[in-house]
Amino acid sequence: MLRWILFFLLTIPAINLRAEDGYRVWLRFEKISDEPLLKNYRDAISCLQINPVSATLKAAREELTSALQTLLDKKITATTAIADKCIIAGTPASSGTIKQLLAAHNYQLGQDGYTIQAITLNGKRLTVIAAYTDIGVLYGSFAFLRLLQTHQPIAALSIISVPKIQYRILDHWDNLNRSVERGYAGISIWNWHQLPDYIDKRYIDYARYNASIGINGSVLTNVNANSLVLTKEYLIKVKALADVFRIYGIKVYLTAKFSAPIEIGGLETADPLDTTVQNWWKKKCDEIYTLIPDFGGLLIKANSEGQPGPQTYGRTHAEGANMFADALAPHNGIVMWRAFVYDARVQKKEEKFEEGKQGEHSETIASGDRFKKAYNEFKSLDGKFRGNVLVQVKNGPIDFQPREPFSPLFGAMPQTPLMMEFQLTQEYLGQGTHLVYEAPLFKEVLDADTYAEGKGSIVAKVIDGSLDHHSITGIAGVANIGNDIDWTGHPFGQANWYAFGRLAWDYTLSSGDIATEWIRQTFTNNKFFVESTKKIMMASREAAVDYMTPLGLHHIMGTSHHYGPAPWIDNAGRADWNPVYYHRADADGLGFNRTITGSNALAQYQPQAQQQWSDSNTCDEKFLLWFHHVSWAHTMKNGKLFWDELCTKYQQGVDSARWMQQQWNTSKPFIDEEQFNQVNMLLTIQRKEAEWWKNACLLYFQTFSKMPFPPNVEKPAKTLEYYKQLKFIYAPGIGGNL
Ligand code: GCV
Repeated sequence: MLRWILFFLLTIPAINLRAEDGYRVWLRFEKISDEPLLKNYRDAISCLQINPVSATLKAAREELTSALQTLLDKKITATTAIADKCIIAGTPASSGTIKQLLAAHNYQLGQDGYTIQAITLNGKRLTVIAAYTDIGVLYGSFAFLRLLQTHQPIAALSIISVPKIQYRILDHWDNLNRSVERGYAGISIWNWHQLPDYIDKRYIDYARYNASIGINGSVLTNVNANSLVLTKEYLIKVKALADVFRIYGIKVYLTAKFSAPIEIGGLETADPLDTTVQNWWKKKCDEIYTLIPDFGGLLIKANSEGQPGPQTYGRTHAEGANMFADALAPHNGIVMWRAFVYDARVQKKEEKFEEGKQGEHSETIASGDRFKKAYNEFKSLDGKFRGNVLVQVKNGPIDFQPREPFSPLFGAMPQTPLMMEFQLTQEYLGQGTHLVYEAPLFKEVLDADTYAEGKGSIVAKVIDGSLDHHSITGIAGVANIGNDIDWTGHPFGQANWYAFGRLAWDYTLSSGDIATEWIRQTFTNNKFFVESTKKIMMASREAAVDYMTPLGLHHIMGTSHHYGPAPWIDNAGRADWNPVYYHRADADGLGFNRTITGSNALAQYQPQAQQQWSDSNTCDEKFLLWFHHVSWAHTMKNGKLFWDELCTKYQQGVDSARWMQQQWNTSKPFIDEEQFNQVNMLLTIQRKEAEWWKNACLLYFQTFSKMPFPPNVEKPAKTLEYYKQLKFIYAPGIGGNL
């Protein structure tokens, strides 16, 4: 009897522990399930030689040792001598063998790159993971483990991998009170109250996960900034995080509130041309670097959505950015100056960004086009920024919509390093409950041709500095991480974090290959599951576009929380916060005319780029309503009437969401039951919300088109009035920067 009780006590927790909660993300390192492959790997690997002369090499040794032991279910011995079947990892400084190997080959690995080579040396079969820097070795170690986790052959490895972009950064929109603006995965993982003395294990795992995909920077705080983080009390807490992250090659960055000299410095102005202000920032930076010698730099949102900035004092963005650049330059820090601006005048008298308040300049704004604002403010400043400033540009001209054309700033500022800003958190992509794999969105933008210097001047070449020969380069992703057990709330949110890191390292990777890698590591290598889940992921972004904003519709979601459809909203504080401003539906048709007969935003692009969009008959229909006010009876390329095509697209989106769930159902036998159910429930929400988007939008647009739904389109279940009265007072993600 006692034996049985003991058995239950021991096995029940063990069973529970085995359930996948997603905490380990893609670094699960479960035993290789394919027996012949396992044998093959076991035969090839029996020892590890890595001289842990630094904390980073020690971390690499720990990762390799513990992962290999669980993957191979075999004890891997650490050796100092070179033995047959050893993995040898290190730098020329840590290993004589690696010194010789790197001297013999002229591998161009740069600061962060690595090489993995299967070689035979003095009759011994070895796998070498080599780099010139410790962090390169850690990156190489994770890359090697990725090969094993994804069941790749390792007998003839000859890999050289170097990141294409230098600064690969996650931007957290985390507030000091732990709310996360546009966060859907719980509260902030930074526990400011407990720092600096309590180092949560999560900080270490956060760093490990990022290092495993090559992310090397973390902006800890929201761009809607709080000066308090720059006070001594908080800087000590920041230092505690920096000390953890450093080992994994991650630098910390902070957001700087432009008015900090007033708020925490006791000055009367924050004018960037005032020497007392300049000196205040210099001293502040000196103070930061005394605590954190490798501090990365500052990210600044200025004169946008209520944030103060240089324009508050009649100065330009360049003058503002350069003040920070001068304070950071002696320490090799960088400034990331955001170009997310769309006419700050309306906020001047408001304390902070609050949609829904009546702004003073709504009329002025109504006659303009928000699309054009960033270009108008920044283009003329090209060449005026210091060498350590990167101008950070959102991927599209408006705001992380399900589909946007690339921002016309890419290719328009050749003398300035432009940094890409993507949004991983799904503010406009179903937030915490929709499965939307974002790699195809990232790739679409990175591969878009700006024609800035002729055909082939793709956005990625602007970002990686190769088009205009910039030596500092960067890419940022607005993080989707919170303190939910699986970090991202939706298990598939992890794929967006993963894909961002992989593309930041190498934007030539394909979305499909990244999805395959991620699925194999996160769930299983089962062939059926991998193929089936990959299909879901690859279809998901287009599905979301179709059920939310097909054919180039944009910004038609609910005000403020940005949750759900609300194309009817016309009373927000600024005209350009209103969906009606963007879709411009009327009796004639739908869409924003940005051609020469409209706002002429198209003129901000190179002529060849303009050409693909300038004529509504030839325009790539994915972008049609971004650039044209299209008649309801317009003939589409497939011969259908525009109205019928719009309805069909919405229906296709719904059908895709339904198909995604059916497809997921076929996966049930292959993965953890809890995880299966979790995703299944989320897919139910997604399907219902897809139907809601379609019904609400089509009923609303029908009040203008006055045309019937085509036969292939399901009749909406409820009335337009029903959808209009829905309120979501406590929708997540609004933030609140106290
Ligand atoms: C951090 C959009 C979001 C805001 C965000 C802003 C920005 O407007 O809705 O929450 O603020 O972009 O990127 O600065």
